[in-house]
Amino acid sequence: MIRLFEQHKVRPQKELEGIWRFVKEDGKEYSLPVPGCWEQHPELMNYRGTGSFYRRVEVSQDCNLRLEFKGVSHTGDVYFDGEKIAHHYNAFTPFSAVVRNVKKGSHEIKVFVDNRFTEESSLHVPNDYYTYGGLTRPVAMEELGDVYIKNVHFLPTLVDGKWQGTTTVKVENLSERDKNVTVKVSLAGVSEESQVSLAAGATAEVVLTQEYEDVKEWNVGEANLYYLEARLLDDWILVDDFIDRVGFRQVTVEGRRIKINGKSVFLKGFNRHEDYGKIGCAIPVQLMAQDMDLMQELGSNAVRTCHYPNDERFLDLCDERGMLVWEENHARGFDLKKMQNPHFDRQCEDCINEMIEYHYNHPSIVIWGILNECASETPEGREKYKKQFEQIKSLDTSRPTTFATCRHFTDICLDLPDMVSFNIYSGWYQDISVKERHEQEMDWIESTGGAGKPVIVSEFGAGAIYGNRDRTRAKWSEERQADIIKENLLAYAEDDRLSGTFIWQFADCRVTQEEWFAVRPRSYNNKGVVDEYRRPKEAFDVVKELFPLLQPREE
Ligand code: ADA
Repeated sequence: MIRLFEQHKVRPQKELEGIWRFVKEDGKEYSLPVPGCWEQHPELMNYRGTGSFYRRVEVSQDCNLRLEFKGVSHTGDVYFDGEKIAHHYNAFTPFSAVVRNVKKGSHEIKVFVDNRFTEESSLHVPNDYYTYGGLTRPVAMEELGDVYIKNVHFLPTLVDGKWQGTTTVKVENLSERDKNVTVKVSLAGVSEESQVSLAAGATAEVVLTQEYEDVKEWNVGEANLYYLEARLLDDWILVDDFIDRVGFRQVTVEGRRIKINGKSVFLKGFNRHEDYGKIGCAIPVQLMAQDMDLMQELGSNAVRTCHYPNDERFLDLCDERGMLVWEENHARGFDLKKMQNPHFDRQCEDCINEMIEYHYNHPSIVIWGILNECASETPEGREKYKKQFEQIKSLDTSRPTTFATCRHFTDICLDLPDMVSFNIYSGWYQDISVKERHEQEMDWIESTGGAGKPVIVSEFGAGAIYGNRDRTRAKWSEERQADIIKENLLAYAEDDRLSGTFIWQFADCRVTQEEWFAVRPRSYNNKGVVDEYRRPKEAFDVVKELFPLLQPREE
């Protein structure tokens, strides 16, 4: 399953799922499932290295062939019949390649994959989550004609109480002949079309704006979705299409309030890593749905994709369930030295471009985040935060921005985002009163460029080893984790200045042993309210009981 709905009725598309041949760098061969992590194989559970995936594909007609990889972890080089057609860094964003003039018949796809921690990898580094290896998200193969639809972006806006929508359709001419094409867009019973001339090899954008009467809004818990169908005609012959699902919702920041369609909302939920027991980050839709069911059972209305763009099928699920998403680029805990890796700026820029290019239409995404706990206390770091926020706004002005800081009392970037977010572990890393420490943080924020903005407690929590029950309520017991989460939730429930909070974290996740083993029992981050197999800890019921206290604040 590439997405939770069919994206094409005209364009032939198939998912290249199943068993691929994998040849490890030492030549040993394996049969590995795709999507999947090679770590799920008993001989590769700790494998950090390189290897090549192979499979043969049958192309049904002479065509231009498009391959889309939703996630290759963490670096991939793609070859088609032995010719290199793509290189991509970063496990968490999609990429595609088009091979022109492919003949009908059998062809070979090879993907060389590397999950090592090298100087060339500035974002995938030993960290408090695990960098797996493999073709970890779906792979799609599509047969194109001379012209096709590269992408469609839909921007809903509420103007004087009426919904407008601006649809931008990007089309490309792969042929060596000039073309006159027609773009047709239909959505919510409204259709329109536009003609465009496409020189040989050129790309063009068609922008169509329409009013939409009688549409149902998308909001928390009322996830009304509509299919947007774009069709492309070449000399009046229907040659391609692109279907996406969109929602009529608008996100605004008004003073300290975050509003969806003009209604104040309090974001409450979890930080969720893409990690599940021994299958690693290649979580199938069935288990994504289970995570969603559990988070909603607890009363969540939001989820933070810590610390990277997520699998589109999970975002589709958030769209369907009315779950608000803070999606962020790929970064966790980089000091200035790490931010000054020569590849860092470009790798962040690529990640942001791909995150917004592919995820723009998801109504559930209401916040773009960047650079979790990086060097926002330094002038050099500030330049990088500033540049990345400018890049986001150049791609999408419809969503507010933020970043989760831990540079308490020293951060010099809180003027840059639309909202202020901070990570704090009162009661866990610091045995102090949650409420007192919270007041200190909120008072400090009011003395910075973040004054008056919406504030989100983006991380709080405590560790507990599943099954570790201890009447002394010592740290790492389920009892202590429940106590700490309870004290935090009660403190945030009574602070009307807050607009949201995310518990760290939903489920336990694997971490890299380098640097982390001493503070991560089992080489896991054990702060989940469920363990890595989603077995609930005592804190689960505390959250279920207290989340209802967190309600939207008065305007
Ligand atoms: C930080 C970080 C998280 C996680 C957490 C923890 O806030 O953002 O990724 O490492 O600390 O568990 O300590």
